[in-house]
Amino acid sequence: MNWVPEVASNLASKVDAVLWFITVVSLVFFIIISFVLVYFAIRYRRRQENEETPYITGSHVLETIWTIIPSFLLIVIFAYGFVVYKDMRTPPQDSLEITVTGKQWLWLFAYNTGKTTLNELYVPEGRPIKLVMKSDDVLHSFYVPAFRVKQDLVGGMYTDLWFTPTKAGTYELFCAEYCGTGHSAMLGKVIVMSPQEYEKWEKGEEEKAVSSLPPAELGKKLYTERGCNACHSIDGSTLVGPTWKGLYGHDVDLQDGTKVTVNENYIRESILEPQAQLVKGYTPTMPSFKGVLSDDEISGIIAYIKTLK
Ligand code: HEC
Ligand SMILES: [Cu+2]
Repeated sequence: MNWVPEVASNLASKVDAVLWFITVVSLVFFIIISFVLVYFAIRYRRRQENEETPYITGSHVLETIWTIIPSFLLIVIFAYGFVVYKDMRTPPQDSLEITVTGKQWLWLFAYNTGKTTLNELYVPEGRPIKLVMKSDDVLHSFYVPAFRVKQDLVGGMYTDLWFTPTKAGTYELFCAEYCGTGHSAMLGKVIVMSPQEYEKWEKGEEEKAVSSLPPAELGKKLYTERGCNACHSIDGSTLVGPTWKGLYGHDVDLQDGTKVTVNENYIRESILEPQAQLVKGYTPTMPSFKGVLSDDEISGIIAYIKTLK
């Protein structure tokens, strides 16, 4: 049975140790107190009519004991928690910095090499990573359970967070601050790679290969890579958003009662300003991809949608 999530950062086991310490201390006292409570209830129950309760004025010895022991324990809990907290708030000097932007409702990551990724954070194993984070709109919160880190993103200021990933793999990233209709779809992944793989990824060989793809194939690739597949199906089924099957050339009923025929400009606008022409029956959860997708990429997506008859 998994009591806590997978451990995949240097901070995770420290946080777990504090958690277990507090849990065990609480459990021990819970058992002692419950036991005494039940024992006293039976031992001192009323046995006969008009039995009088003795008048007890107190015991200095007992009161001193039950003040000193819990106070000491609380100080230990505070000190232990503080030491771990301080560690979590102090990124090492040689950390690799990555800029994170949260916005309704996606995550953008910008790396020193000029690369950017959407909803997928790529980091090398064994290297301290410092995330410098900001929000373009409301409060968001960057939360990776396997790393035991959580930090708010705030408009108008930077916040930061650090961790050293200790295990290659893919980990869940959540927004942990309610940020509007699309909050529950504001999900991401953290991909931890070996340092060698990371170096290769940073050089971005595969990225160059993408732009030489035929447009429809580029679009197909972006459909999963940029997370459109979370909300749009290509087989006719309805997810959070309308399916892309048969979308091109089809008449769409809009929220405001008008109708439009899907063409290149409509698709382009839907991607850049999704709230401008809202499709009837859907909530405005689609994030804007302005500044995220280039013109070529948008053309690729249009070409791909055209193939989905
Ligand atoms: C969080 C969910 C979500 C994601 C992610 C998402 N969309 Fe949407 N999309 C929607 C919703 C909901 C609508 C319908 C409401 C509206 O018009 O904004 C929509 C509408 C559209 C439309 C208009 C469809 C129609 O039937 O008129 C297009 C085109 C579109 N999205 C393209 C994209 C592309 C391209 C991506 C990926 C780069 C994407 N969407 C990612 C939720 C999403
Ligand atoms: Cu959010």
